[in-house]
Amino acid sequence: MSATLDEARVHGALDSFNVELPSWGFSNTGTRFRVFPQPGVPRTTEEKIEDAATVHRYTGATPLVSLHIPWDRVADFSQLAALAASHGMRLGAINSNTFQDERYRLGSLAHPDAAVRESALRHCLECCEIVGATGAHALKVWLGDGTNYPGQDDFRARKRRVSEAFQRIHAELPEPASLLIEYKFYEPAFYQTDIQDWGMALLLAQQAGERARVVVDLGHHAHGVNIEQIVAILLDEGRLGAFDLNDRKYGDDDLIAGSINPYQLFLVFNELAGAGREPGRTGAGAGAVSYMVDQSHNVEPKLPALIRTVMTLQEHWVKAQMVDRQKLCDLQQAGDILGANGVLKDAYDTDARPLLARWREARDLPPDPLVAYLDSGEEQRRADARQDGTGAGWA
Ligand code: PSV
Ligand code: MN
Repeated sequence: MSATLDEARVHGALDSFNVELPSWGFSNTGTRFRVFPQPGVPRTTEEKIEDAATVHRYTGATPLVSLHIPWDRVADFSQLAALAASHGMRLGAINSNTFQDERYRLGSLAHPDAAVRESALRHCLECCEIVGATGAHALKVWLGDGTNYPGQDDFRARKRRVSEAFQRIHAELPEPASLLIEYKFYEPAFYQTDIQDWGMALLLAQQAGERARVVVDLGHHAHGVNIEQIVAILLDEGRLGAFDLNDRKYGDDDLIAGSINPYQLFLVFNELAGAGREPGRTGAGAGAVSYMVDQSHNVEPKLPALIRTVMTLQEHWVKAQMVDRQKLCDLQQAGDILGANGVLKDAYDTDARPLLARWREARDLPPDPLVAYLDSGEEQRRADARQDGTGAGWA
């Protein structure tokens, strides 16, 4: 294949690269020590959508925004979907939240008390209705359920309670939306977590039904876990639903994607590219994988941080496209360890930025979206326009 043709193919892969932004990524967030407010923070869900649309205007790669309920509850969700459309945006996954209410102290869908389980289930069913009203492609569920001490509750009983709830949620979820099940190995509980890893999430998805699939949040694994292998296995089983993209140094740090371990990001994308899957193909059809961002920038400015994330994702997707698949396969067959590893290294070492700048120019986008945004004065105008009212946040 000639270099020109090759570049056209990569441009096509970039065109279909749709990243989904988290509404909560624009709000004031923090750690358990402090929430640091930021100038210009959105005060309403509508302003979060405006911010997501700004990121899309500069990058051309983020036409979707995920909502988190109740943080983004509004009186009329179909009107919100129309507002998003007026900004050239679509509403993405609807995230449930059964981890912040007083009644969920001992868990939600796994709680020992049937009445508490029922109220958590009602919340998830309300989210199913929001999926219907907004035309969202998925309901995404992460549970904060777990126990802090050995003996606190019965593992098998908790597993059965969660499985039963997911079967009911799946049955109520409007077609063709997917049920996305997210795992995390610890936190907020420290001894045992009900959906602790991809194996558990896969099992629950298989028990829930055809449209249930697994979410891989890059920050939700123990150190050293081979995330790209998990991705490959879920892909092969047809149960990889989505990513929550971010990066981490210690725990679930929610840092800018690729800021700590860019090679891992490349290796994850390499699995997708190798399986012939374009990132960001959203929708509920079999094989569709959603590329969501789950970041909460605590001290750094929100929009620039998200723009940097999108640019980093694009760079690593381009590098994954540059892997010579035929050569890799031949070298693997020949048992050439260093040769096969070298194919990946060559692609990873390629500077993807010139190609990306050409792709952006051809689509009337700024060659460097971050520089363009910072030079535009939008950050200041946004801060000036949003001085009254209370910034949306999780506190
Ligand atoms: C949990 O840590 C998580 O990754 C889930 O995706 C939640 O919905 C999100 O973070 C909340 O910020
Ligand atoms: Mn997440």
